[in-house]
Amino acid sequence: MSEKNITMPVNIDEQAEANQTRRSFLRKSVAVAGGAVIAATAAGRAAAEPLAIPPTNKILGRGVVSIPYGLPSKFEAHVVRRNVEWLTPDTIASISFTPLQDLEGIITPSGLHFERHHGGAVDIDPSTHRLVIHGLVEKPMIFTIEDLKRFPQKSGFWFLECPANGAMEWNGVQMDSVQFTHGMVSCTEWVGVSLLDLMKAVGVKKEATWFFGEGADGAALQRSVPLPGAKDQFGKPISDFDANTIYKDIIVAYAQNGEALRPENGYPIRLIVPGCEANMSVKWLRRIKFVDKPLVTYQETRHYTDGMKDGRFRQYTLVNETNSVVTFPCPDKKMSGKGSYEIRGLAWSGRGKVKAVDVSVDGGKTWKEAKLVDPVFSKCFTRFTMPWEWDGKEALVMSRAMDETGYVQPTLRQLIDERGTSGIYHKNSIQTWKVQANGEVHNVQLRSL
Ligand SMILES: Nc1nc2c(c(=O)[nH]1)N[C@H]1C(S)=C(S)[C@@H](COP(=O)(O)O)O[C@H]1N2
Ligand SMILES: [Mo]
Repeated sequence: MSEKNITMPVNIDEQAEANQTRRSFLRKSVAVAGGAVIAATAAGRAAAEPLAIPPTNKILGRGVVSIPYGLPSKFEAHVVRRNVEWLTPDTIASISFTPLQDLEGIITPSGLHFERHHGGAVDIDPSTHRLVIHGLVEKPMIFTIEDLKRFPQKSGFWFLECPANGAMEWNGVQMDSVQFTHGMVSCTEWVGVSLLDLMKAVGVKKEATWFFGEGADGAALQRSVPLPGAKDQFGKPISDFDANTIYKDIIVAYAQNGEALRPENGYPIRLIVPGCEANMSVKWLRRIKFVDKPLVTYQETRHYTDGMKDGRFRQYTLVNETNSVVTFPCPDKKMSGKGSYEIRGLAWSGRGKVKAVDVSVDGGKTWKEAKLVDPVFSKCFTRFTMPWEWDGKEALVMSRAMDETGYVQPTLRQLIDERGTSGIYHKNSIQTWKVQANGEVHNVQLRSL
């Protein structure tokens, strides 16, 4: 690229520059980003005069530890978890959604992790909290938090998704916000103890084909997790992947993004069952019991089953299937005039790594492969991007993810053909955003596709 048609975007140390030869430096009118030439009107404008000296150049700032635990800038106050008031009768058995539209990269800051409580969040003193592991084991044991921290650490970057993510869309309710259509998923670096190490410590017996975890909250939430040889309550074997794979990654987590778990996310300990519907990741964990059949709890019957077209219900659909969504543009982040943009989004799969993401801007008539941004981890958010020169006309923006097993994210039509419209859970269909000529972006469900 020749010097003639490029300049660096206006940046670094403006003040030092102002005293020197900044006029010539700023005279050129086209900026470069990521190797692509971008019209100056779109990203960074031509500047003829030095910038005015801002007031912050003339004061002394805050001293260190005036804010002992750092918080986001006051200008980021709009970046918050939100709930949908009409969705639940109160905020105790309820949900808050992650502002996916404001996230960059693949990690969800702990304070923005979505919350799903069946009986509210509780504050637990780690010094008195205990975890009991019992049932089909040689040696039942009780662990303190300190005991657990003495085991070797196991960690991973894993997403957590409530299977009710997108539930409101099943029946035609169209939330005009990516925060509410997809915000029941977050991604975290979790740190804890491997379940395999704890299984070794208590000596799990061969007859154990399931375990369940139980929380110390008002809901005392219980969920069954399969082990090799697992059969359902009718004696039918469950899928090999579920029985033989899921348990190997599981940890009892005590840390999240570099620090202790947040109370809302299960402090002081919780299960993390990577790739599986998040209700299996029992928070405020107090009990693990090894058993030889699923518990068939309230959570596994009244909730978390999938209505099918023929009126029957599917049980123990544990894995979060491949999903993706464009987070820019989206209803929460509009366009500001035609020109150069980067379409950005997130993809994830409970079965492993995201292999590819296709993006369409014409409602699925044509697709182009997006770039996957490093790092790409298994059962983790994967960021994708695609350059887009917007002509200012109406567009239908979609993303379609494929994982390393070859599973391709379905259309809504395909899901409805399989399951009808009475469903709540596991809605992972392709999302369409309609970009209007005026730059507004809206949620449109293309049931025909
Ligand atoms: N003890 C307990 N564990 C729980 C829950 C709960 O209410 N109590 N909610 C479950 C559900 S339904 C989900 S989706 C996830 C949500 O985890 P998060 O609040 O950390 O996002 O926690 C699961 N673990
Ligand atoms: Mo959930």
